[in-house]
Amino acid sequence: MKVLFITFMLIQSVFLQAEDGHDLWLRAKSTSPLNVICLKKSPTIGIALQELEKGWQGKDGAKIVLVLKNNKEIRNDGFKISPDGIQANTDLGILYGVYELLRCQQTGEPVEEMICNPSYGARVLDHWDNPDGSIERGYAGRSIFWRQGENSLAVTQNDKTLWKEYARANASIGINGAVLNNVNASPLILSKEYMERVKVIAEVLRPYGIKTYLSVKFSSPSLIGGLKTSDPLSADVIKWWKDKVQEIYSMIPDFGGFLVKASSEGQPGPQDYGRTHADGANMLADALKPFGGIVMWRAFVYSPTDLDRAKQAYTEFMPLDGQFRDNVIIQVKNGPVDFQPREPFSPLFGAMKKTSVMPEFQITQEYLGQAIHLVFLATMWEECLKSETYQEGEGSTVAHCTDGSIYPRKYTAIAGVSNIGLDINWCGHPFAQANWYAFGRLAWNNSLTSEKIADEWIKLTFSQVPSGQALFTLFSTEWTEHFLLPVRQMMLQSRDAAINYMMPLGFHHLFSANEHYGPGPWWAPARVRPDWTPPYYHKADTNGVGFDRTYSGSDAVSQYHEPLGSQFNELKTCPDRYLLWFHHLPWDYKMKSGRILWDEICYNYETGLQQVREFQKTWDKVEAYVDTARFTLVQSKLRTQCRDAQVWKDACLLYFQKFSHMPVPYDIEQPVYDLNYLIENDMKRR
Ligand code: GCW
Repeated sequence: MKVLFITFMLIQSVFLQAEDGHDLWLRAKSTSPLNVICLKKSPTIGIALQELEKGWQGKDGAKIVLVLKNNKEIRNDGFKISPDGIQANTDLGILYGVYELLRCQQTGEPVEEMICNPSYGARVLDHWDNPDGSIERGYAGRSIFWRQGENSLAVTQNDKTLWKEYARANASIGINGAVLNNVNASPLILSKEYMERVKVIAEVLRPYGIKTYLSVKFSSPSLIGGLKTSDPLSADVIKWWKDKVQEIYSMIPDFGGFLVKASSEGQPGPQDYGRTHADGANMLADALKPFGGIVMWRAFVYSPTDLDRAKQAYTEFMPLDGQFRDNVIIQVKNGPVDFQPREPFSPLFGAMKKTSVMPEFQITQEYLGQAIHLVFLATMWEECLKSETYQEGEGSTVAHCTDGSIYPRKYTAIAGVSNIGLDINWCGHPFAQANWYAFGRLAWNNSLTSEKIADEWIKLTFSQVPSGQALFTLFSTEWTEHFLLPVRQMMLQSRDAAINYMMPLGFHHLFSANEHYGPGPWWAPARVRPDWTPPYYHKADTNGVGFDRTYSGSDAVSQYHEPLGSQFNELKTCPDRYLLWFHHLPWDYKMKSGRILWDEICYNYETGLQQVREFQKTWDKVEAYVDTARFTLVQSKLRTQCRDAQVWKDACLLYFQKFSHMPVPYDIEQPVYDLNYLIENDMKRR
């Protein structure tokens, strides 16, 4: 049955008010009273009632019933939504149902009677926040949880207000967990002083259903516990962790568990003691088990060996399948290398059949223009989630291999590396908020489309508070045609554009230095290990370009289930988007388009640049529909993005041209920069 809540917005006209973006997608204000009936009382239900009051856009005086009832079709914190109200098994389910109802009203969508269950049990934000308040790969100011200096651990009212706003934003999109500190973890986090603060944060997050997790350093027992070793099989070490876990639960009874980066990029781990990842993860899992806690153990491991970096996680983890406790979840980045603009999915998805595996996405745009470029990441995550692994035949997508539908698991989870900081608008770029939003929505429902998510986000973020003089009517045909559709189109194309001007056709890791912002295909100082430099990945020489990962190359293709392995291996069937990821090809290789590879590379870079120019035009045209503050901020960021796209195109084409010795096709714009200028300038910046 479909019931339409006629929204007041449909008939109201608007007046543009300057906005700083702090309210995110939660800007709607109710103008009409309603009558809510709910027999249960709890802090979470209290929030649900407040939200209804604050955001209600339905009929004046409507009656809404919130019911807690055991319904077998509803799982975990899912809910059933219907015209007269919401039914759930838990208080949190009620709150999620309320947010869904309000979202429908505020986006002008009909409320359909349906049951909504979450795709993953744990939907977690990972904060790479350090105890001194800095954020690894953070581009939106300093940490909201930690700060430097005297009294840095004292909790202020401002802290609490911000944490509450943070919790509310997360709950509104279904996120139910937060790892409060960097995976490159300081052992300090487990000290008494820090734990006191963690306890307060957990208390603020709790009513919103957000569980608190911590990243832990594997060598904590020796670093802060005074033990001689951190060997996971040592009785003292086992006891130390057990005691520590007990202490944590005495302070935070619903503590979620640990996130661990071990034996990776210089972090200590079980291998330092001749033990395996399973030994390390299981030891922590055993300590957490009595309290219902989990271990999210990262598979992001690689070392400077001769083995292709893209193969290392699989090589190390596959032999351990079946050895992990059921409360260990292996956290796997979407691709086999490292959050590049485009990678094929990690072959570990679906392959570890006896182990819980969770996807890790990066919301913060480390490799995608940081808080400067407009890049909507839902399309990247959708591409990964919908990738066929073929592990159990057709339909065994990454989504279904991880959400418990193909391999039933006690715990399922998904994580996103957060992009928020103290910036007034949380994310630096107004459109980066869409990535936070998209992560939550996909974690809740991994079959949502990017288009639907973009649609919702635009309506929630750029609809204006009705008041004053009429400028235009929200959700009218005019608003839809002149604002919603072009902006949505821009968002949906934005990641492709970034791939085109940065790393088309399977190129990856062409960044200069460790900053991961600008181009540096030439960047390879002798002091830096080869697998941290672009030439390791592009392998350009006069014969050609690309990383040979075929059967006769590094053989990474064999890590994919058939028919995928041979599809990637064969030039005929390897998709263009992964071509140079899997193949080293001559510059005059004939592409499916009929062009030679070199020309195709040039056209791709050119296309990317032109796409950003189009984004500028699109945005300029919507000025009448956006408040000045957000309009000008986005406009100026697009300008920088456009200049950067030019730099990317010129740097890559001029550099690769030294090997191809071919002209940039004459019908496209010739580079405007000089390669030496770009190299020198780039060097000067660091
Ligand atoms: O993407 C890389 C980053 C590191 C990060 C690491 C990881 C937290 O460059 O800054 O460290 O991955 O995911 O562990």
